[in-house]
Amino acid sequence: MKVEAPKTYFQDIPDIKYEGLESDNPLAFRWYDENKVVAGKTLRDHFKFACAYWHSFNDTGADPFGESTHQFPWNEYKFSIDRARAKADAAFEFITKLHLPYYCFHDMDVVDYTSDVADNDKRLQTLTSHLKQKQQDTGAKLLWGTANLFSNKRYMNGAATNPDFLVLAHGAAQVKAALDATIELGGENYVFWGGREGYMSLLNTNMKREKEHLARFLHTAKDYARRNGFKGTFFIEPKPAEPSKHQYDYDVETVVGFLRQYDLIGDFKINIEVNHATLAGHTFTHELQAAADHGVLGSIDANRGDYQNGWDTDQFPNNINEITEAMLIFLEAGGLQGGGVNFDAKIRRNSTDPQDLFYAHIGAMDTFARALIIADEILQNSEYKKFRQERYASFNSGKGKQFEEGILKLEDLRQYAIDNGEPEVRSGRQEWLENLINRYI
Ligand code: XUL
Ligand code: CO
Repeated sequence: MKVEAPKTYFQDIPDIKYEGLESDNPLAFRWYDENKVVAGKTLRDHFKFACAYWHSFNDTGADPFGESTHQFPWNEYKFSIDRARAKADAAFEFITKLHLPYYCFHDMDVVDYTSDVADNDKRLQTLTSHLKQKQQDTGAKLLWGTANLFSNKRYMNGAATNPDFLVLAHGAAQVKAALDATIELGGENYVFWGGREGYMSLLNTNMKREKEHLARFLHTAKDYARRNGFKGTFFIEPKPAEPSKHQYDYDVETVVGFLRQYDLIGDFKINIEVNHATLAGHTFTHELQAAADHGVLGSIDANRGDYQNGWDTDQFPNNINEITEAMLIFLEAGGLQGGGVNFDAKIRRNSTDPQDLFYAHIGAMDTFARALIIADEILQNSEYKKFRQERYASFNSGKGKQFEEGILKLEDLRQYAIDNGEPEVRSGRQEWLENLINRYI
């Protein structure tokens, strides 16, 4: 029997507006005024905020110890296409009420997949038409699409890096359909997160051959997309471990080395996820700066980890200090290249009210907005930039400059040391800088 799901899913939630600092309304923005101009751009354009279909509309709250806690009314529909359409309706109701300009999805988030390639292609095409209509009705856009090449059991040893060529071909079939959908929907970017591209044990793994396969796979996908009119950017999303023990896209520097080695730089940039950075033993800011320095700061998957846990908890961001430091790099880098800020974050298993998804996004958007406003003030009005520049002043002229220009030999450096005696002790003033950030907060 077909059960009717409701026509609206968040009927008790009002349109979420900017109300400013005087507001006590938990269903309003206090900092995120989408039209506010900071450093020459509106907050809407700086961030290009997106919600993640998989966490917000698929994650039922089930964990290894227990069943679902999130009751999704669209799951009342018996047939997968009906269910998928109703889920899209709910997603766009959410996106519109929250004034999110963008969303992101994996192929299998929008509609259930089977093991039949042609049937899956048809299912995704059907939903693509529905999503296209929704985009036209609401004005929301696709920040990026991607294919889930990690959940199906065939991918247990990877997709592009699987030792079995037939598995690789199935991954390619999925990527082709996901690219077609992304192009059809005017998606601005396409993401490759490594999923299970890595290994559990070297005893059964030819690492060199697997990485070569990954590079060939990415070239093949990129060539297909370009032939079919995709003008956007491809992103690799680094992650050091989980689900594989060793993942090939460990962190930004590893990925940049890989992209350079296999001639993929240019078409490919990086999508940095906060909790992936911390799993790699880095800070979010380290990864942002590394990407900015290589000219590949493409997009952000915003979330946060848990200080006491060593896995990907995907919590919503709320730490003003951390995001302020991140926004300093974001602004100095001139923003993101093609991408936006996608909330790859999930509400907790015991957050079970429809409002909880709104609170989570509102808090996170306000955190980013507040942090960007503070970071801009720090850059405009404080000594932060000047202090950092002055630390390197000895390279601005004379022998220091000649060293940077590659003119000096090792003997010249030795002579300079002798001529100038022992260097002065100069403070790095870390605590002074930390206090400076807090003063502006
Ligand atoms: C997994 C993760 C993915 C990617 C898209 O940790 O972050 O959701 O963002 O495949
Ligand atoms: Co992610």
